Amino acid sequence: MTPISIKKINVRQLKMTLKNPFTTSFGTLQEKTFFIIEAIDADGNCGYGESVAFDSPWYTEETVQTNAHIIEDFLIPILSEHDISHPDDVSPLFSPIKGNNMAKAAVEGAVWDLYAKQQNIPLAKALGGEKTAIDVGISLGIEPTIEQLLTKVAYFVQEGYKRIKLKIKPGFDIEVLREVRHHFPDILLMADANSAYTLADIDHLQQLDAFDLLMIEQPLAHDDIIDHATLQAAMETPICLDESIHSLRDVRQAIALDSCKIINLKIGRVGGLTEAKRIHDYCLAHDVPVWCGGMLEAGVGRAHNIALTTLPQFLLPGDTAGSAQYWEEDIIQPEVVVHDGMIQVSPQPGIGYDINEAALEKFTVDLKVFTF
Ligand code: OSB
Ligand code: MG
Repeated sequence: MTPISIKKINVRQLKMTLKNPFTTSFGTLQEKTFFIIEAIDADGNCGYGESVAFDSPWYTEETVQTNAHIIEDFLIPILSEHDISHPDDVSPLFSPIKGNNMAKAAVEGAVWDLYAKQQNIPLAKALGGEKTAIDVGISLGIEPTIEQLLTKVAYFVQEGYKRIKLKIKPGFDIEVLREVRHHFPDILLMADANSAYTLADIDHLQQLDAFDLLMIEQPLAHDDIIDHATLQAAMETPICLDESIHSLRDVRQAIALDSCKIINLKIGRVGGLTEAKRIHDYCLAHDVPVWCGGMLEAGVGRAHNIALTTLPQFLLPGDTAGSAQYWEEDIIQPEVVVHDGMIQVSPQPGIGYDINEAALEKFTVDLKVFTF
């Protein structure tokens, strides 16, 4: 096989502002700082990856700063010292570095896109995906009042989004879900707690069974799969794990313990597309539905999510909503658009979207260049 042969990697730090603040059980997010990784070959092909860590470690332990440290001081030096002929070669090279999956995924993602562009095929095809369109839902943050949330739900249902996910926390849960279910008896509805509960809340959480939810996402601790098994045995509503899943091994153990019935797959959380594919294949073989989660990505990360979602075991609508739900202006063109709750998969090589160079420059606050 011909080597991928990277000549240069740019680590571009961007700062973008979400159109609307996004509130979870942890707090509110509106400014987003992240990295766009550009992997460039001798012919001028450029592959793009996006880091998804936040400024503070509320979701997992990674942050923008830890991503910079790991990417610049460990991952890029490893890539510069090794020849690779396929993007699947990257994750074994990174495996001596413990954890730091979002940092790894950002760099590996750029290599995947570069490889697909060199092969002149869409990234979706390089991953083995065959869908030409994907179903999507939307994740709605915690709102000041139930009335405000109901207005948002009504809007996205009318826009055609195929599933509505509501962020919940103690004090913003049972009443909210009862009201939304009352007004929208037939929609696919689910809740995401981002680890806001403990097993002491088991009676409280059992009340959620009354609302015919598609699933409840990550009710318990971010690093737990034992208590989730206890909770799942006590609830009808399927549990979906998000924060707890960092690898195929985590998935295998969670399924073996009946800690969940559904997996939320995020490329950044599991360390890249190669591991995401392995998890997908395992879930396919074990009849466990997966769906693609989101990290409020800009266009590059969004395009990676779309490509991954073309794999067959992505059986439930993901959180990859249209660019316009997040950004006044995205860094790709065209932007990601959703019609009737679906995104058409681009047939273009690589991530399938051009970079909006003017927007990319405008949002760049720092640029580091590594030549090989
Ligand atoms: O828990 O899935 C989550 C956003 C940021 C961090 C964690 C999560 C989320 C979302 C929104 O639910 C996903 C999106 O719209 O990108
Ligand atoms: Mg979640």
